[in-house]
Amino acid sequence: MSAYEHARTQYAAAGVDADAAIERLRRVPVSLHCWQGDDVRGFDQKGDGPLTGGIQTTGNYPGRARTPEELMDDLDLALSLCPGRKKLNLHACYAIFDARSGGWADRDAIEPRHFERWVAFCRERGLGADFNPTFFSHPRCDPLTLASPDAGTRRFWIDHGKACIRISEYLARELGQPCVMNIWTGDGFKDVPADRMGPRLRYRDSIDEILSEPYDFHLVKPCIESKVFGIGVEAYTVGSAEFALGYAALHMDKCIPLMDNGHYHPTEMVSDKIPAMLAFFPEIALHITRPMRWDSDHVVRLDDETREICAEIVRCGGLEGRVNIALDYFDASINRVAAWAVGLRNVQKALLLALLTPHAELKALQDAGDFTALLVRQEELKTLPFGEVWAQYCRVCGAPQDGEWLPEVRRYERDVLSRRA
Ligand code: RNT
Ligand code: ZN
Repeated sequence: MSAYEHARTQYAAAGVDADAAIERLRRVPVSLHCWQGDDVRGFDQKGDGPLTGGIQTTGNYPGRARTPEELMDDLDLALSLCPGRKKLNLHACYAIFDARSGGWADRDAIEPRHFERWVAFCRERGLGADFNPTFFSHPRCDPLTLASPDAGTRRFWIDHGKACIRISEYLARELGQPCVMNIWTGDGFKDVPADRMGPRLRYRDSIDEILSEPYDFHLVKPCIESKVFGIGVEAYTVGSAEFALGYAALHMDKCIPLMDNGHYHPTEMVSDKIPAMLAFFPEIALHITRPMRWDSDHVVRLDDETREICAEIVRCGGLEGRVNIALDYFDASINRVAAWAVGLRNVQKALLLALLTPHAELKALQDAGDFTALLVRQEELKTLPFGEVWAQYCRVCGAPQDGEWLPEVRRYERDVLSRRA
């Protein structure tokens, strides 16, 4: 008996079909964020403008992608190192301005043609694409965007949002898969504001205007992402949790809520919020990240909360099109390709662990009030031979095993990344 067959027998004894878990996971799309490859810089601003919006990358590990070609090369390696179905998550600032796409355009004037090369990239690799308007790192942040008191500033950013809806629909149509388009702004204040409501009303009205752009909700799925605070906007965030939830709840026919697990108070758990949201929303979206004391966007580990988030996705029926899974972390202090790969592999591991759990049996114990047996079963499941099932999943997907892929990254680092000045 092979090691996998032995593991499969043990899972069967625990009431789980390991082959079925593997087959199920192969079809689950996880959206890989392009911005891990270049420290969230993008290509649309001349020179090295600062990263704004209250987010930060720290570290200066050599090898950051500086051009679309370099980013695509790095993405190719990262994608090849990970099992499972992927989408590519793009930000508007990754527009490609070349002779073919007609040169530079500002954010309020970007068009589908600036993403033609991304479409070709995705099509050749069988990837769907997701999209994000970029409401930060730009001279028109005053520093507010959609919530600015200045009508001209708001107009610019509303037009950006509308342009992004058109681009998202283009991506969805070209690639034959829905495009999740996430609206997040860093709008907020460093110190105690005198008016908390005005910016929120303006933000609300600005989103209304963006979503008045016609789109097919089956193809374009606009999201509203909330946040508790950012660097430099510690006192107040316009797009707070209640704001985003309220907006999404009142516009269920037009958008969906997005939860980033770095965007809450430290004892709040997104895993717990998933079933609460799915009690009301047909569909939600997630940014999976790892907050360390703040929204630090550390690379995702196979930690308890990542596992619990994936357990909730699986047992709430989230894999049946109800939960859109995306990654959102950025670390410039380690090899960026390795960061992509280890984080995505960890999310895949957490999903596989969730699929290898006898949820119906555990739920029955809970409903019967047998919390003793529930605790014992939950703990004993942790030592089943998961590694063998993971290895089989990687084999079936044609992806490298644990232990095999880091040497590939090292080779690439030596031959390619270390030569980038
Ligand atoms: C910021 C949000 C947002 C960004 C990306 C780059 O705190 O999480 O999702 O990380 O848009
Ligand atoms: Zn996020």
